[in-house]
Amino acid sequence: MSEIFKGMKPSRRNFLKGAAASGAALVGGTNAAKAAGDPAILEKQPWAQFLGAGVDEAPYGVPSKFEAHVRRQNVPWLTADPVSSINFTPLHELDGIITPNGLCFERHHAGVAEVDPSAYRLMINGLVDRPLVFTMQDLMRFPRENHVYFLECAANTGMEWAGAQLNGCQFTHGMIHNVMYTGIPLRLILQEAGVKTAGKWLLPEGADASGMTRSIPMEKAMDDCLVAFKMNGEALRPEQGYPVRLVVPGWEGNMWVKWLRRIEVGDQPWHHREETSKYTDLLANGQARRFTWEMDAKSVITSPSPQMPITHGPGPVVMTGVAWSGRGTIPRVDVTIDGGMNWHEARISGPSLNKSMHRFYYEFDWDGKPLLLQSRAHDSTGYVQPTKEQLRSVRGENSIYHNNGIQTWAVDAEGVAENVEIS
Ligand SMILES: Nc1nc2c(c(=O)[nH]1)N[C@H]1C(S)=C(S)[C@@H](COP(=O)(O)O)O[C@H]1N2
Ligand SMILES: [Mo]
Repeated sequence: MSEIFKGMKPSRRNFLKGAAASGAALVGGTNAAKAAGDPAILEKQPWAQFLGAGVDEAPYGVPSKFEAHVRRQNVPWLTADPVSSINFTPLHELDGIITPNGLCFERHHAGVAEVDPSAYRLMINGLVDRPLVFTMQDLMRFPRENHVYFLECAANTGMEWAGAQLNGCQFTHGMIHNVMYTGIPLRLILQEAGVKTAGKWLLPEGADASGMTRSIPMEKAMDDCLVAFKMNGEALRPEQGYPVRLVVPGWEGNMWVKWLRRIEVGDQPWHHREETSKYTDLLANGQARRFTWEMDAKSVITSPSPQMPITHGPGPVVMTGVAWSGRGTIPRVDVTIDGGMNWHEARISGPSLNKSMHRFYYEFDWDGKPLLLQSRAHDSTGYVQPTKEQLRSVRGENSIYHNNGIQTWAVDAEGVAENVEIS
């Protein structure tokens, strides 16, 4: 810091030094007392000495350059080829419940399709009275709704089945984003085509080179699926399926087909690649779980965490994290700082919405001794997030998908946090 302030005149130093010192008494444990003589408060800063950028210099705004470290990141050994890979949401840097559009993790099977909305078509075929093809303009004439939903890839936390591995909640839990979608209830589009009585399943298909498909039961489609074209108020990002993606609330991310081009209605599931060879869980007895659509309740502490160490020493710590459930809301999150000897109810702040992320906080006074931090989500069905041990005792150790076990961060006396497991 000091270089920037070199050569600036310490004009009102003595007066302000006194003011800062008396303020210190009010805020007790914080380091406000250290502010006495601080040039950052005493001296005129560069940004107050010159005019700033005018309007129109950034017709589409971007974050401050001081936030350049807040970014999606991949894990090199998981990225054999970027067109069929994943990166991760920087959960540790975020607050509240909404994921900013530019920070939503990406999962592509064949890269980001660049779809021209004027050539965009959505086709409905199969067991319908009237096979239909919609343009963007056609879709804009359907009634629309707004909903905030999380999308979690079923493989989120999948690298942690055998033990603690990746050091940061971005990498262990960052295959999730939480966005407000604007879209058309899928039910309305299906009603327009007229589903035949035998039509019990849907096969949404992507327009990208992977042509990704998944089987979705009719009840879900008629219940809460959306054909979405906006995220957080603006057009979907290309990475998230511009111009149209399917939203399948609470269900595994793989079903949320991006660049949605076709929906076929059929009388039974198709058992395509993404629901047989992938997105099934091999159990210890050699059988695989079929159609594990719903995402179980889960939570993670985002700070302190390996990428967010405690840097200010003993004293007040704001612990925070996120919790979500594919089956409803999160009425309660418990947290512990001593590896589960004592649990405390965390404070949930912000909207508590169905199938959306929830934000929780737990403020405590750190004595400077090592900590074992955990959080445990309860959802509105009464389900409680299991320990990793409980999960492995039921599911074995062959799984990749649907790992919603309780995460532990060990914090040492220096405040450095690490991914660990305790038994
Ligand atoms: N067309 C298409 N849709 C797709 C995919 C894809 O590769 N192509 N990936 C799926 C997977 S596995 C996930 S987890 C989510 C990821 O959505 P996101 O990139 O918005 O995070 O999209 C799903 N929809
Ligand atoms: Mo996924």
